[in-house]
Amino acid sequence: MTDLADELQTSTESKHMTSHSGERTVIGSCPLDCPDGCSWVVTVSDEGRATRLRGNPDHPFTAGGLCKKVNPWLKMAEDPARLLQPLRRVRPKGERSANRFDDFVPISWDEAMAEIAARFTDIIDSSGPAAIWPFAGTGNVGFVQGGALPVGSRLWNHLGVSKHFLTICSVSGHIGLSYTVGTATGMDPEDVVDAGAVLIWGSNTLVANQHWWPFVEKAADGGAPILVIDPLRTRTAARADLHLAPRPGTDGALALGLCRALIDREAIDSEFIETYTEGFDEFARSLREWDLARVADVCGLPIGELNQLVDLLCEPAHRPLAVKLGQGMQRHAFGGQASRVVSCLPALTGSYPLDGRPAGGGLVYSTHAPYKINTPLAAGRHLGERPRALAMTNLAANLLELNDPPVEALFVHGANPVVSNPDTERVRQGLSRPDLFCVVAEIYLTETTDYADIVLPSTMQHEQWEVNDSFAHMYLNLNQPAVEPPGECVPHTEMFRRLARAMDLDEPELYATDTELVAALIDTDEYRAAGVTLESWKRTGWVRAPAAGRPYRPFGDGFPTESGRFEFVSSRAERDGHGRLPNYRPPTEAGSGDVDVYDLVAIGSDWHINSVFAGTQVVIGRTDAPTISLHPDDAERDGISDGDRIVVFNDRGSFAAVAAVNHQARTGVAATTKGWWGMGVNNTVAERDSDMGRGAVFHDNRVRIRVAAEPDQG
Ligand SMILES: Nc1nc2c(c(=O)[nH]1)N[C@H]1C(S)=C(S)[C@@H](COP(=O)(O)OP(=O)(O)OC[C@H]3O[C@@H](n4cnc5c(=O)[nH]c(N)nc54)[C@H](O)[C@@H]3O)O[C@H]1N2
Ligand SMILES: Nc1nc2c(c(=O)[nH]1)N[C@H]1C(S)=C(S)[C@@H](COP(=O)(O)OP(=O)(O)OC[C@H]3O[C@@H](n4cnc5c(=O)[nH]c(N)nc54)[C@H](O)[C@@H]3O)O[C@H]1N2
Ligand code: SF4
Ligand SMILES: [Mo]
Repeated sequence: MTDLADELQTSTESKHMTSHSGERTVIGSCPLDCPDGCSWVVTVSDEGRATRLRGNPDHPFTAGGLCKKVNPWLKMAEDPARLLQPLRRVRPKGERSANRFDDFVPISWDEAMAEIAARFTDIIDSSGPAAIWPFAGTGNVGFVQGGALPVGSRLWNHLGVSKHFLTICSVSGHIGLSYTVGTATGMDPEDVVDAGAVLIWGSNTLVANQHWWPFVEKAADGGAPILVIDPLRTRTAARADLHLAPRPGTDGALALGLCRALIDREAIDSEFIETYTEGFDEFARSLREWDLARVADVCGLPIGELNQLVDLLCEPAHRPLAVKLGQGMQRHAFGGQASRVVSCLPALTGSYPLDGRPAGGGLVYSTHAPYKINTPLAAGRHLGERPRALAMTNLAANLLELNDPPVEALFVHGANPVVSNPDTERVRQGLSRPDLFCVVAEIYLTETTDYADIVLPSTMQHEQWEVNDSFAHMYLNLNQPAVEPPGECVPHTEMFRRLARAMDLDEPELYATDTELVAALIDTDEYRAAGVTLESWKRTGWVRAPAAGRPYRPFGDGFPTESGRFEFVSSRAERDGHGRLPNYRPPTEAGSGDVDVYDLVAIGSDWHINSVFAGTQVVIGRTDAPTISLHPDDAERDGISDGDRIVVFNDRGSFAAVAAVNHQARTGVAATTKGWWGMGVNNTVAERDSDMGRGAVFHDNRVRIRVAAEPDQG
């Protein structure tokens, strides 16, 4: 890799769009669960075929390049495995032929909808609507077709089915931050260019949020050190001025120690603390036990490295401090609490960009606050109540243990729980229940459709209307359909209109068109005052959220908490059982430092997002089998050599893999990537709730590893 463009593996094509006769370009957006929220441009031939896809050069964050995951999008849309018509299962659930299509027979849309409507009506009559669970994942995180709102809400509200909580990704961090900052939006990530120091905490930014990296590099050019806290030496960590690799799940302890060190060294902003925060003295007193020697012990870090980090954080030139909080560190038993503690660092250093203060510092976790779209209208909140809420991360327990009523039907879209949910074996057991009626809307047949009664073929993004936000920038992207869908694929919105019709429902709002739903999202005074109309939006494909001024002041001159101040102490957290003060508790499984066990951490792959497209010929053809990286000291102790076939196991399950002995993981940690079909990482992960919001504990996972027995030669 020689330059940044290579490093980011974005397309470096010329920004000039050439147009051949009859060709046209249509602006759209990437629907994937990626912070970058790219805007894209599809070239359509005069025969109506999509011939080219590239990043929108006019979008301030996309800046003309997509990523190596999405560059082959159009090829993946034409993959021979693409679903083109509705299917009905003819084999027992969980059984799978060499060619998955052999497990199904094609049926017409009318048959599919009649069957779903009949089953749903029976279930509602016998058990009540709460027995139906619409299970929306992150395959598409848009507001019209995807899991953000999620799609189908008008119908689901009207029927009163169980609510779905999308808890699989980032919920614990959101709640943790709500106790201190009051919200998870702590600065405009673009403003990082003016940071005095950038602290990247549990985020593999160069892989998982790559379009932000050029902004970070600008800060570095201005003298800001890049500091990374990650148990793995990721590509991002390798680019840092200083990288500390604590034991997984010990971030809370590290952050408390850093807070104490900043206070001890008087490297804090007393004026900011006095004016804008609550409970500093009590917080400072609570830190007495967190001297660096104890931190070193709990986190498994050399004291010299801790001192180096503290020196850099105390440097007056390194203000304001921008902290990028990744999702990785909150996938732990006490991940919410850890996020809460980390958010204290920008407060102590006076870095949050309140009115009249320098921009450039604060906290980057989410950027949801300024969008202020009209979700109640688009989702039809007024159409009905939904008394029960079910967490996505509790799928197995909800299928196997819930009564009153039990879950009798699932409508799954944009989700692949057999690969991505924790505790795969129990998820499979739950999905195998013969009495469960399971509908899956998909692009391909997956390990989850192996359990579907009916599979419905969905359009892909360049074939549908969509609205996408981002969690790393503040532009609202509009996606316009560029081409006609292939075969009998339809957008999710149309599936729900057809289902409403098949169920004989006469509420007119269930039949809103896609462009009516798009328009509903920007039906607010702010968007009107900013002059945003569907027509103006179509021309650019994006608009800066009207509430995101420049420089962005997330909270004016106070914080959106109960007290209006940054809350080092929080009565609300105390009421919720999380303690008045930010605190640390050790993870349930990880971080022990015990010999012979590994903390397994499965992070984003370079090649795909979660499990999306991971089973396509394009991806399989470009990648090697995923490996498990082990530190040389651990590998030697356990008699494992580079390239050995190994078994990774605990009492929940096991999977086979190939060992890679290198310096990616610190000692005691085994590192791999998530989302691979058939790999089985989540066979070993517990379906246990994190401390806040029922988040998953993917990285709080203790496993053992041994060399696989030689296959029988006989
Ligand atoms: N071990 C471990 N597991 C993890 C994580 C981890 O860090 N470690 N990370 C977790 C995180 S952050 C997340 S967000 C979850 C993701 O978990 P899920 O939300 O289940 O997402 P995916 O597994 O990517 O599955 C998305 C599915 O949607 C399909 N799809 C894509 N686009 C569309 C579309 O437009 N329409 C329809 N109908 N389907 C579509 C894809 O083919 C794919 O099968 O995984 C989690 N799993
Ligand atoms: N290429 C690619 N990009 C992606 C995705 C993908 O699958 N592939 N997934 C997308 C999704 S759904 C999401 S939510 C985001 C997530 O993006 P990130 O926030 O980057 O989340 P992760 O990949 O889970 O983990 C980030 C880092 O946290 C580290 N980590 C794990 N445990 C701990 C810990 O206890 N403490 C600390 N300090 N660090 C820890 C991991 O080693 C990893 O390097 O990325 C999105 N972008
Ligand atoms: S996956 Fe992320 S980086 Fe790639 S095109 Fe989509 S939004 Fe951009
Ligand atoms: Mo995610």
